[in-house]
Amino acid sequence: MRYITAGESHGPELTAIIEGLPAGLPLTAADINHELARRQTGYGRGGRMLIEKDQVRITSGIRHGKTLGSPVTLVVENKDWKNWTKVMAIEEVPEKDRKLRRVARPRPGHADLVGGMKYRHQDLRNVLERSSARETTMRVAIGAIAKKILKELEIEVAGHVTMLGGIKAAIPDGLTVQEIAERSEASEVRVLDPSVEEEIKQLIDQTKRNGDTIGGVVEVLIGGVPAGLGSYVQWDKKLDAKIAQAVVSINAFKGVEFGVGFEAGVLPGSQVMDEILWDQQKGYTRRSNNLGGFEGGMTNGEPIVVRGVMKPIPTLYKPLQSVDIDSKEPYKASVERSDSTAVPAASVVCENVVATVVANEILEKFPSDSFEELQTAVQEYRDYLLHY
Ligand code: EPS
Repeated sequence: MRYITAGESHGPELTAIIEGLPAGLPLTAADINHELARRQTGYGRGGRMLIEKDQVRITSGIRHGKTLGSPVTLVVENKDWKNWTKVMAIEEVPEKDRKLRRVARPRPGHADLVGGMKYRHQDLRNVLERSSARETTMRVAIGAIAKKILKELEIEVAGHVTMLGGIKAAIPDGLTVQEIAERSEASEVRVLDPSVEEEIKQLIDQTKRNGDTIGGVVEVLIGGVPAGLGSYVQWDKKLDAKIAQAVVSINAFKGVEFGVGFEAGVLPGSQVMDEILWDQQKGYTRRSNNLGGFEGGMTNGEPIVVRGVMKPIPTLYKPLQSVDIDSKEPYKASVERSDSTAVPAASVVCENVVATVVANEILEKFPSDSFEELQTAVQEYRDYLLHY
């Protein structure tokens, strides 16, 4: 499966083309809209989310509710476009309209300045329109299809926030992936620990009043994954490495860790390695899951546990020092509409991005021209693993 996304934040629409999906996968616009709506929730979003109500239009690759095996095209309209028709016009505009909402004071931490330098743009809007996290809409739309494949193969996905603006949310012991998904869904900030919910919301309110922004850490779990996805034989075949790239590719994400993560550099080996067990019903399992479901770049059959850290959004209502690219004079950076935090939404994005990588790996490992063929092959492989 390969895919590409396109679209500017305030352009007419966002688009994705996905090629390599198996034929015969049941898929409706409702499956995708469900994920798109989840991405739009979360305490701390700004005014834009009141304008958009993301709904997908499928324009190829599906007939009578099932994929055809041909490329699937997804389109999501930007409702805000009608307010930007002159600024974002595709065709030439009169001289007087050319500088409408021009951006000349780059925001520190955003792509504005370097993007302008690289592509020789004199209006930094040409950079910010595409570097905007609006793009994550299409990654979630693609992820919704990936999640559908995983669900049909009895692989579960959950995402939640483990820390927001320095406030840690505890993770109760013994929850299944499904229970984590349900608890996170019930929280406005997607935490599993209701005792910190109010404190986090107050911090978001205070941050907004200060004209500032906050980041955090999100965790994604994927349960029911068979052992042996990915490979140790070559650097670019390691599945944890592919997931790491995908997570850090989410706008504003700066780091990634699996299982105990960076703690692995602190603890002795005896407290990091997951001891191997065997029983007739389950085959091989591990006593713990400190390595987050990976050994040698391959899934080991335990749930995948991956965390990503999101920096605070760089667009501040109380802007930071910058330089005007025309005069080179020091100025405060441009102020665009912003969110105080998008960490809860980013947890949904992260779920979908990780699901996409895992679904893709499954499509590569097993015969997948048709979904029926894929299901049979995965079942046979699971039976084989049980008897290994
Ligand atoms: C974003 C800035 C804001 C966010 C946007 C990402 O948009 P606007 O400039 O239109 O107010 O709301 O996020 C989305 C539109 C979205 O769908 O998530 C940015 O600069 O990255």
